[in-house]
Amino acid sequence: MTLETPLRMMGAPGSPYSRKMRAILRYRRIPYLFILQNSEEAAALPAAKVGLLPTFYLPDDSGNVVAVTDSTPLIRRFERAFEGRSVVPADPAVTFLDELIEDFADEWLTKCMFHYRWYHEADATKARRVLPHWARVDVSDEKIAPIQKMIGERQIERLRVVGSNDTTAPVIEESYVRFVRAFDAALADSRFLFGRRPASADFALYGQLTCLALFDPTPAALTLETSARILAWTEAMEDLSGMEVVEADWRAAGELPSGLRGVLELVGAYHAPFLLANAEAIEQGREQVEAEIDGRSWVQKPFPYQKKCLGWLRESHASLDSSARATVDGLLEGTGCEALF
Ligand SMILES: N[C@@H](CCC(=O)N[C@@H](CS)C(=O)NCC(=O)O)C(=O)O
Repeated sequence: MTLETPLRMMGAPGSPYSRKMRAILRYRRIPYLFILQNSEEAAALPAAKVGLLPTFYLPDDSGNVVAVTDSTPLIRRFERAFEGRSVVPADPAVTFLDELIEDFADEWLTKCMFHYRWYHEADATKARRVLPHWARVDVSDEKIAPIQKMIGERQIERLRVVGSNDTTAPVIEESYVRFVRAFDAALADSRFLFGRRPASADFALYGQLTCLALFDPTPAALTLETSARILAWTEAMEDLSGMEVVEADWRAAGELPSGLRGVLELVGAYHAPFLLANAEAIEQGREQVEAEIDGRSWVQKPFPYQKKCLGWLRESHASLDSSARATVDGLLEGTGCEALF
């Protein structure tokens, strides 16, 4: 179904999913209006069922404009509505890998993002001071102070939602350092994950990296120390509107960049065991996810949405034709990701 443009999207500069979607709209040359969260313009918009960022305002089946969230299905809806400059790779085996790495970025790397933003004092102090000013700058320091305090307290309290605590902190931090090394090696060989044009997984990684590599001081210093390449890549991803691409810029499954393997190994080492343990805890009605991830213990409250993510990945894997599935299974073998399917 076609969609009227400009699309309207409410978001915030510090929201990784807002940055993911804005960069896709720019790359795809889809006209949009970006509306800041908590701005006057945002106040007039309909509320979403679950108030997540970004929120889009799109017609439902009967043509009424409603608030819609969740970047992953929105990206696919926009694929159907707008032709050209697709962010979904053409080869079905590669499409599947794209979905898997997008899920890793959205659901695991976001643990790193949220952890680093609110766990260490230097990062929490910066975030607390800056965040409320995104919606308003023309306000006195006295007036903004209580909002800064409230946001800091609220977000630190939410660390438990992503599973950041004293037990998991070393696992989360190690996973980020290992990701930076693996992604650095991948980028040294290929500008994007699947060739010379960006896919939805590139934009998902980009979204989290706007925080990790650019904004939050602890992971930003770490990223720069390990990979100048990732920092530069993240800055360049923001606006790829002028980049020309052709179909042949996608690599086929048989000739994917060699560095991709290292990224898949991280998905297998961290995200896969988490997704499995989370789903199991929910199925057994347990209060806690208790798992071993990369040889260390992991404890957090179960996250129902991420059980759905596992279900969607399994559906996509099951719906591959036998030749694409054999290709995917061959590529995933020994990465740890194969445990998911
Ligand atoms: N799966 C969703 C996740 C969106 C999400 O978690 N957004 C965060 C901010 S980036 C959010 O809105 N959290 C609630 C809040 O900040 O009030 C997506 O892909 O869009």
